[in-house]
Amino acid sequence: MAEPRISSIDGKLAEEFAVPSHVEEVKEKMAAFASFHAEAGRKVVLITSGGTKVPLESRTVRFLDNFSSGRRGASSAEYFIDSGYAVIFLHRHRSLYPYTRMFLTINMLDALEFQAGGVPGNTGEVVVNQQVLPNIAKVLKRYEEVKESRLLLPIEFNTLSEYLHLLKAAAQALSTIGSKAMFYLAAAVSDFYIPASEMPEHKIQSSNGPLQLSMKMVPKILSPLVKDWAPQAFVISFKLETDASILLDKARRALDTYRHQAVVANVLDSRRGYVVVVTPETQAELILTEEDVKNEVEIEERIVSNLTSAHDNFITQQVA
Ligand code: 9Z3
Repeated sequence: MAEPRISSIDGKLAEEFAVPSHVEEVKEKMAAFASFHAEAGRKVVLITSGGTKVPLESRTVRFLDNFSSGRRGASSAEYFIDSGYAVIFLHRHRSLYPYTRMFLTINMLDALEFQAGGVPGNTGEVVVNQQVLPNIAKVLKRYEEVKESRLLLPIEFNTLSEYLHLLKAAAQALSTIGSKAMFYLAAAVSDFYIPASEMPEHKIQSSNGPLQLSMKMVPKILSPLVKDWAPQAFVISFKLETDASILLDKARRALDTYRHQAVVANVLDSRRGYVVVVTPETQAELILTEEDVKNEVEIEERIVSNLTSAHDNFITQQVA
Protein backbone atom coordinates (compact mmCIF):
# COMPACT_ATOMS: atom_id res chain seq x y z
CA MET A 1 0.00 0.00 0.00
CA ALA A 2 1.24 3.50 -0.79
CA GLU A 3 2.54 5.51 2.17
CA PRO A 4 0.39 8.57 2.94
CA ARG A 5 2.00 11.76 1.61
CA ILE A 6 3.53 14.07 4.20
CA SER A 7 2.84 17.65 3.16
CA SER A 8 4.97 20.57 4.33
CA ILE A 9 1.87 21.84 6.09
CA ASP A 10 2.05 18.88 8.48
CA GLY A 11 5.45 20.07 9.67
CA LYS A 12 4.28 23.66 10.01
CA LEU A 13 1.20 22.61 11.95
CA ALA A 14 3.28 20.64 14.41
CA GLU A 15 5.89 23.37 14.88
CA GLU A 16 3.94 26.62 14.89
CA PHE A 17 0.47 25.76 16.17
CA ALA A 18 0.08 24.36 19.68
CA VAL A 19 -1.35 20.84 19.51
CA PRO A 20 -4.47 20.48 21.71
CA SER A 21 -3.90 17.80 24.35
CA HIS A 22 -7.15 15.96 23.53
CA VAL A 23 -6.67 15.74 19.74
CA GLU A 24 -5.99 11.96 19.59
CA GLU A 25 -8.94 11.20 21.85
CA VAL A 26 -11.24 13.36 19.69
CA LYS A 27 -9.91 11.72 16.52
CA GLU A 28 -10.82 8.26 17.84
CA LYS A 29 -14.29 9.48 18.78
CA MET A 30 -14.81 10.92 15.28
CA ALA A 31 -13.53 7.75 13.58
CA ALA A 32 -15.85 5.57 15.70
CA PHE A 33 -18.79 7.92 14.96
CA ALA A 34 -18.05 7.82 11.20
CA SER A 35 -17.76 4.04 10.95
CA PHE A 36 -20.85 3.46 13.12
CA HIS A 37 -22.99 5.63 10.83
CA ALA A 38 -21.40 4.50 7.56
CA GLU A 39 -22.11 0.88 8.52
CA ALA A 40 -25.72 1.89 9.14
CA GLY A 41 -25.79 3.22 5.55
CA ARG A 42 -25.59 6.91 6.46
CA LYS A 43 -23.43 9.62 4.96
CA VAL A 44 -21.44 11.75 7.38
CA VAL A 45 -20.85 15.49 7.13
CA LEU A 46 -18.19 17.40 9.03
CA ILE A 47 -19.44 20.97 9.51
CA THR A 48 -17.11 23.69 10.71
CA SER A 49 -18.81 26.70 12.22
CA GLY A 50 -18.01 29.98 13.96
CA GLY A 51 -14.93 32.18 13.86
CA THR A 52 -11.38 31.35 14.96
CA LYS A 53 -9.52 33.28 17.63
CA VAL A 54 -5.81 34.16 17.16
CA PRO A 55 -3.98 35.05 20.37
CA LEU A 56 -1.51 37.95 20.41
CA GLU A 57 0.14 36.92 23.69
CA SER A 58 0.76 33.40 25.01
CA ARG A 59 -0.83 34.28 28.35
CA THR A 60 -3.65 35.67 26.30
CA VAL A 61 -5.35 38.92 27.14
CA ARG A 62 -5.86 40.05 23.54
CA PHE A 63 -6.73 38.19 20.38
CA LEU A 64 -7.85 38.68 16.78
CA ASP A 65 -11.27 37.21 16.03
CA ASN A 66 -13.00 36.33 12.76
CA PHE A 67 -16.62 37.28 12.43
CA SER A 68 -19.19 34.47 12.31
CA SER A 69 -22.24 33.98 14.49
CA GLY A 70 -22.27 30.25 13.70
CA ARG A 71 -25.83 30.43 12.45
CA ARG A 72 -25.02 29.00 9.02
CA GLY A 73 -23.26 25.99 10.51
CA ALA A 74 -25.87 25.38 13.21
CA SER A 75 -28.90 25.62 10.92
CA SER A 76 -27.18 23.57 8.20
CA ALA A 77 -26.52 20.82 10.78
CA GLU A 78 -30.29 20.52 11.33
CA TYR A 79 -31.03 20.32 7.59
CA PHE A 80 -28.30 17.71 7.04
CA ILE A 81 -29.76 15.59 9.84
CA ASP A 82 -33.23 15.96 8.29
CA SER A 83 -31.68 14.74 5.01
CA GLY A 84 -30.38 11.55 6.65
CA TYR A 85 -26.80 12.56 7.44
CA ALA A 86 -24.90 12.10 10.68
CA VAL A 87 -23.15 15.35 11.62
CA ILE A 88 -19.83 16.12 13.27
CA PHE A 89 -20.24 19.72 14.38
CA LEU A 90 -16.80 21.32 14.82
CA HIS A 91 -17.74 24.70 16.23
CA ARG A 92 -16.40 27.67 18.09
CA HIS A 93 -17.17 27.46 21.80
CA ARG A 94 -20.40 29.39 22.52
CA SER A 95 -21.24 30.10 18.86
CA LEU A 96 -24.76 29.15 17.72
CA TYR A 97 -25.66 25.52 18.28
CA PRO A 98 -28.22 23.34 16.42
CA TYR A 99 -31.74 23.50 17.90
CA THR A 100 -30.88 25.78 20.86
CA ARG A 101 -30.06 28.52 18.31
CA MET A 102 -33.81 29.14 18.02
CA PHE A 103 -33.99 30.41 21.60
CA LEU A 104 -30.94 32.62 21.63
CA THR A 105 -32.95 35.83 21.74
CA ILE A 106 -34.95 34.67 24.75
CA ASN A 107 -33.70 35.47 28.21
CA MET A 108 -34.02 32.10 29.98
CA LEU A 109 -35.65 33.65 33.05
CA ASP A 110 -38.30 35.33 30.85
CA ALA A 111 -39.25 31.90 29.50
CA LEU A 112 -39.98 30.49 32.95
CA GLU A 113 -42.65 31.14 35.57
CA PHE A 114 -43.88 29.73 38.85
CA GLN A 115 -46.69 27.27 38.46
CA ALA A 116 -50.12 28.89 38.85
CA GLY A 117 -51.75 28.38 42.24
CA GLY A 118 -48.47 28.54 44.11
CA VAL A 119 -48.49 30.16 47.50
CA PRO A 120 -47.26 33.79 47.31
CA GLY A 121 -43.80 34.01 48.80
CA ASN A 122 -43.28 30.29 48.29
CA THR A 123 -41.17 29.56 45.18
CA GLY A 124 -42.98 26.30 44.22
CA GLU A 125 -42.52 24.52 40.88
CA VAL A 126 -41.08 26.30 37.86
CA VAL A 127 -42.59 25.71 34.41
CA VAL A 128 -42.01 27.05 30.89
CA ASN A 129 -44.45 29.89 30.24
CA GLN A 130 -47.22 29.56 27.68
CA GLN A 131 -45.71 32.00 25.18
CA VAL A 132 -42.62 29.88 24.46
CA LEU A 133 -44.02 26.46 25.33
CA PRO A 134 -45.44 25.33 21.93
CA ASN A 135 -42.24 26.22 20.08
CA ILE A 136 -39.87 24.82 22.69
CA ALA A 137 -41.80 21.52 22.90
CA LYS A 138 -41.47 20.98 19.13
CA VAL A 139 -37.76 21.69 19.08
CA LEU A 140 -37.09 19.68 22.26
CA LYS A 141 -38.81 16.67 20.71
CA ARG A 142 -36.59 16.83 17.62
CA TYR A 143 -33.48 17.46 19.74
CA GLU A 144 -34.19 14.38 21.85
CA GLU A 145 -34.75 12.19 18.77
CA VAL A 146 -31.42 13.35 17.36
CA LYS A 147 -29.68 12.70 20.69
CA GLU A 148 -31.25 9.27 20.98
CA SER A 149 -30.07 8.29 17.48
CA ARG A 150 -26.62 9.76 18.17
CA LEU A 151 -26.75 11.74 14.92
CA LEU A 152 -24.85 14.77 16.19
CA LEU A 153 -21.28 14.76 17.51
CA PRO A 154 -20.32 18.22 18.81
CA ILE A 155 -16.63 19.16 19.03
CA GLU A 156 -15.52 22.59 20.23
CA PHE A 157 -12.63 24.85 19.27
CA ASN A 158 -11.59 28.29 20.41
CA THR A 159 -8.29 29.19 18.82
CA LEU A 160 -7.00 28.87 15.27
CA SER A 161 -4.50 26.21 16.46
CA GLU A 162 -7.28 24.08 17.90
CA TYR A 163 -9.34 24.49 14.73
CA LEU A 164 -6.46 23.45 12.43
CA HIS A 165 -5.43 20.38 14.44
CA LEU A 166 -9.01 19.22 15.00
CA LEU A 167 -9.88 19.66 11.31
CA LYS A 168 -6.84 17.58 10.33
CA ALA A 169 -7.87 14.91 12.87
CA ALA A 170 -11.42 14.95 11.47
CA ALA A 171 -10.18 14.57 7.90
CA GLN A 172 -8.05 11.59 8.85
CA ALA A 173 -10.88 10.06 10.89
CA LEU A 174 -13.34 10.43 7.99
CA SER A 175 -10.93 9.14 5.35
CA THR A 176 -11.97 5.61 6.36
CA ILE A 177 -15.47 6.13 4.90
CA GLY A 178 -14.23 7.50 1.55
CA SER A 179 -16.77 9.28 -0.62
CA LYS A 180 -19.55 8.96 1.99
CA ALA A 181 -17.87 11.82 3.85
CA MET A 182 -18.67 15.46 3.15
CA PHE A 183 -16.73 18.45 4.46
CA TYR A 184 -18.79 21.64 4.79
CA LEU A 185 -16.27 24.27 5.81
CA ALA A 186 -18.44 27.21 6.88
CA ALA A 187 -16.21 28.44 9.74
CA ALA A 188 -14.64 31.87 9.28
CA VAL A 189 -10.94 31.16 9.56
CA SER A 190 -8.18 33.68 10.13
CA ASP A 191 -5.69 34.19 7.29
CA PHE A 192 -3.10 35.60 9.72
CA TYR A 193 -1.39 34.38 12.88
CA ILE A 194 1.61 34.88 15.12
CA PRO A 195 3.80 31.74 15.40
CA ALA A 196 4.23 30.40 18.95
CA SER A 197 7.99 31.16 18.77
CA GLU A 198 7.36 34.86 18.04
CA MET A 199 4.56 35.47 20.49
CA PRO A 200 5.29 37.57 23.60
CA GLU A 201 4.59 35.65 26.78
CA HIS A 202 3.07 38.48 28.78
CA LYS A 203 0.43 41.10 28.12
CA ILE A 204 1.66 43.68 25.57
CA GLN A 205 2.27 46.95 27.41
CA SER A 206 0.62 50.13 26.15
CA SER A 207 3.37 52.10 27.91
CA ASN A 208 5.64 50.96 25.01
CA GLY A 209 3.61 53.13 22.62
CA PRO A 210 1.43 52.28 19.58
CA LEU A 211 1.29 48.63 18.63
CA GLN A 212 2.76 47.40 15.34
CA LEU A 213 1.82 43.84 14.49
CA SER A 214 3.49 41.56 12.01
CA MET A 215 1.53 38.40 11.29
CA LYS A 216 2.29 35.39 9.12
CA MET A 217 0.00 33.80 6.55
CA VAL A 218 -1.92 30.79 7.83
CA PRO A 219 -1.09 27.68 5.74
CA LYS A 220 -3.89 26.74 3.35
CA ILE A 221 -5.29 23.70 5.07
CA LEU A 222 -7.67 22.93 2.20
CA SER A 223 -4.74 21.80 0.09
CA PRO A 224 -3.58 18.79 2.23
CA LEU A 225 -7.18 18.05 3.20
CA VAL A 226 -8.16 17.48 -0.44
CA LYS A 227 -4.90 15.92 -1.61
CA ASP A 228 -3.65 13.90 1.34
CA TRP A 229 -5.92 13.58 4.36
CA ALA A 230 -9.32 12.77 2.84
CA PRO A 231 -8.73 12.43 -0.93
CA GLN A 232 -12.00 10.59 -1.65
CA ALA A 233 -14.30 12.93 0.27
CA PHE A 234 -16.76 15.49 -1.12
CA VAL A 235 -15.38 18.87 -0.05
CA ILE A 236 -17.19 22.23 0.08
CA SER A 237 -15.49 25.45 1.10
CA PHE A 238 -17.11 28.84 1.70
CA LYS A 239 -15.90 32.12 0.27
CA LEU A 240 -16.76 35.30 2.11
CA GLU A 241 -16.22 38.77 0.68
CA THR A 242 -17.53 42.24 1.42
CA ASP A 243 -16.95 43.41 -2.18
CA ALA A 244 -19.46 41.56 -4.40
CA SER A 245 -17.51 42.41 -7.58
CA ILE A 246 -14.61 40.06 -6.72
CA LEU A 247 -16.62 37.22 -5.16
CA LEU A 248 -17.14 34.85 -8.09
CA ASP A 249 -13.64 35.29 -9.39
CA LYS A 250 -12.25 34.41 -5.95
CA ALA A 251 -14.54 31.38 -5.72
CA ARG A 252 -13.38 30.10 -9.14
CA ARG A 253 -9.76 30.66 -8.21
CA ALA A 254 -10.23 28.62 -5.02
CA LEU A 255 -11.68 25.74 -7.07
CA ASP A 256 -8.78 25.90 -9.55
CA THR A 257 -6.22 25.93 -6.76
CA TYR A 258 -7.58 23.25 -4.44
CA ARG A 259 -9.50 21.10 -6.93
CA HIS A 260 -12.32 20.34 -4.50
CA GLN A 261 -15.96 19.91 -5.44
CA ALA A 262 -17.72 23.23 -4.70
CA VAL A 263 -17.46 26.70 -3.22
CA VAL A 264 -20.42 28.43 -1.60
CA ALA A 265 -19.82 32.10 -2.29
CA ASN A 266 -21.46 34.82 -0.20
CA VAL A 267 -21.23 38.51 0.61
CA LEU A 268 -21.34 39.46 4.28
CA ASP A 269 -24.39 41.76 4.12
CA SER A 270 -26.56 39.54 1.91
CA ARG A 271 -25.50 36.11 3.20
CA ARG A 272 -28.88 35.27 4.73
CA GLY A 273 -30.74 35.64 1.42
CA TYR A 274 -28.32 35.05 -1.42
CA VAL A 275 -25.44 32.65 -2.13
CA VAL A 276 -23.90 31.15 -5.26
CA VAL A 277 -22.87 27.50 -5.31
CA VAL A 278 -19.93 27.32 -7.70
CA THR A 279 -18.59 24.01 -9.06
CA PRO A 280 -16.04 23.47 -11.85
CA GLU A 281 -18.93 23.05 -14.34
CA THR A 282 -21.87 24.95 -12.84
CA GLN A 283 -22.94 28.07 -11.02
CA ALA A 284 -26.24 28.03 -9.10
CA GLU A 285 -27.70 31.15 -7.53
CA LEU A 286 -29.79 30.43 -4.45
CA ILE A 287 -32.08 33.31 -3.54
CA LEU A 288 -34.78 33.77 -0.91
CA THR A 289 -37.81 35.71 -2.12
CA GLU A 290 -39.84 38.04 0.12
CA GLU A 291 -42.43 35.29 0.30
CA ASP A 292 -39.77 32.80 1.51
CA VAL A 293 -38.66 35.24 4.19
CA LYS A 294 -42.28 35.73 5.31
CA ASN A 295 -42.61 31.95 5.58
CA GLU A 296 -39.38 31.79 7.60
CA VAL A 297 -37.59 29.70 4.97
CA GLU A 298 -33.86 29.65 5.63
CA ILE A 299 -31.29 29.76 2.85
CA GLU A 300 -29.39 26.89 4.51
CA GLU A 301 -32.27 24.56 3.58
CA ARG A 302 -31.62 25.39 -0.11
CA ILE A 303 -27.83 25.12 0.24
CA VAL A 304 -28.09 21.72 1.93
CA SER A 305 -30.59 20.45 -0.65
CA ASN A 306 -28.29 21.52 -3.50
CA LEU A 307 -25.21 19.93 -1.94
CA THR A 308 -26.78 16.67 -0.81
CA SER A 309 -27.93 16.00 -4.42
CA ALA A 310 -24.46 16.85 -5.70
CA HIS A 311 -22.94 14.53 -3.08
CA ASP A 312 -25.21 11.66 -4.23
CA ASN A 313 -24.08 12.17 -7.84
CA PHE A 314 -20.47 12.28 -6.68
CA ILE A 315 -20.84 8.96 -4.83
CA THR A 316 -22.49 7.33 -7.85
CA GLN A 317 -19.66 8.51 -10.13
CA GLN A 318 -17.02 7.12 -7.72
CA VAL A 319 -18.70 3.73 -7.66
CA ALA A 320 -19.24 3.56 -11.45
C1 9Z3 B 1 -18.73 31.84 5.31
O1 9Z3 B 1 -18.61 32.46 4.29
C2 9Z3 B 1 -20.07 31.72 6.05
O2 9Z3 B 1 -21.11 31.67 5.12
C3 9Z3 B 1 -20.31 32.88 7.06
C4 9Z3 B 1 -21.67 32.58 7.77
C5 9Z3 B 1 -19.17 32.96 8.08
C6 9Z3 B 1 -20.43 34.21 6.32
P1 9Z3 B 1 -22.74 33.20 10.08
O3 9Z3 B 1 -21.85 32.24 10.83
O4 9Z3 B 1 -21.99 33.58 8.70
O5 9Z3 B 1 -24.07 32.56 9.73
O6 9Z3 B 1 -22.89 34.51 10.82
N1 9Z3 B 1 -17.68 31.17 5.85
C7 9Z3 B 1 -16.35 31.12 5.28
C8 9Z3 B 1 -15.53 32.26 5.65
C9 9Z3 B 1 -14.06 32.11 5.31
O7 9Z3 B 1 -13.28 32.38 6.17
N2 9Z3 B 1 -13.68 31.70 4.09
C10 9Z3 B 1 -12.32 31.79 3.62
C11 9Z3 B 1 -12.23 32.97 2.69
O8 9Z3 B 1 -13.25 33.56 2.34
C12 9Z3 B 1 -11.96 30.58 2.83
S1 9Z3 B 1 -12.01 29.10 3.72
O9 9Z3 B 1 -11.11 33.30 2.30
